[in-house]
Amino acid sequence: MRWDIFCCVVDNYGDIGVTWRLARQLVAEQGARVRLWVDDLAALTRICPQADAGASCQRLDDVEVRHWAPTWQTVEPADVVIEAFACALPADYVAAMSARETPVLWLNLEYLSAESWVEGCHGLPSMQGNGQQKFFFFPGFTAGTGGLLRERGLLAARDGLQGDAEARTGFLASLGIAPAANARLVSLFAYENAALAGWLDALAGDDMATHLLVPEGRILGDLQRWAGQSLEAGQMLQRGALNVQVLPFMQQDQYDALLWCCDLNLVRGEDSFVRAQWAGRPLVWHIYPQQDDAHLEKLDAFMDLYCQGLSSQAEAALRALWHAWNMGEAMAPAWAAWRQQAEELASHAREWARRQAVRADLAAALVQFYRNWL
Ligand code: TRH
Repeated sequence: MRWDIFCCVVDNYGDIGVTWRLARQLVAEQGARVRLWVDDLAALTRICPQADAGASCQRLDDVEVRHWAPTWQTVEPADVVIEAFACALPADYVAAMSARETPVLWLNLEYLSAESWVEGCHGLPSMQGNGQQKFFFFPGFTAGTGGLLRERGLLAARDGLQGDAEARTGFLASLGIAPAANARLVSLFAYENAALAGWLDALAGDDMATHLLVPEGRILGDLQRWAGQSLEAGQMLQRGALNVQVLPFMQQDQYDALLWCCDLNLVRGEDSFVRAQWAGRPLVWHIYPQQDDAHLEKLDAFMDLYCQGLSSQAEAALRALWHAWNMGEAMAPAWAAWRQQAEELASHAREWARRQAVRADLAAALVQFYRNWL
């Protein structure tokens, strides 16, 4: 089974984050041979430092990573072709797909959404100009969707680290993190956010200590404005009950493990959002902002699913905090209410991950889709 995955890095790390994860998993668990075509290898080096941004072809974790250069060199298409997030395939490649003797399965891997229409569109074909069919493959949270990326040993590895205090301390120390024993450990990965200052003030005035970990990224400007000073990776800052530590951007697997160690994770986009769910810990999602606030509907659609089974107080607290965070509003009242419900939200997060893990993961679902199509 040969696969070609095409990734065009639009901005940020979600496009490469998802496709790199998928490519590795198809190789490791499904016995697939995968070429991952990436137009911007610099983005890959951020989440996978052993990658070479200048290499036209390299092998990483048994994935053949190819630079998708502006000038396309003809290659034999694979059995399954994934264009991630509707990136346009090279015209020559599409021509070679239709010329291939054995038909090629052409898939567009869509963005993740919890909206109900996704179930109706998942797996649908669309006829292309050249007479080929392209299928739309939607990740998702419900049975009628393509599921979520989840490696086979993921939850066992998570449980291993979460259940082993010494290993956790060692892992955190390897990143230069040494939280006080009584501190709540929180990670923060977000876009620019006007709500940050209010939340940090609330944490500084909290009666419980917080150790806040901030990997370098787009939120750093707001953090620095609040702190009134510049902050670089490795630096720490203390205000009242709040310790802030800026971290270098880390490799993807390390970031996963960091999420497992935290009591609360603030995440964004698509991939970190899913990984925070697998961490089985409470999360706050900063959704990728879209024009005309289209993202707010997506945010609500997810909360509608996620909140099922919560008490009305815990649900209200979660919704208020997520709304305040995504709308740049005052965080202090929402944070105070959320804190009251923290225990229930923690057990709910674990249960949510358990329930999601019952379903086939996205890589397995893709392989099944291919088998059904054959
Ligand atoms: O970077 P993002 O904002 O990506 C977004 C989303 O995918 C969004 O849907 C899309 O429309 C937009 O890009 C163009 O957030 P996301 O999806 O969480 O991706 C971040 C990746 O970076 C994820 O794979 C985790 C990884 N990461 C690390 O490897 N190390 C780190 O230190 C951190 C903080 C993240």
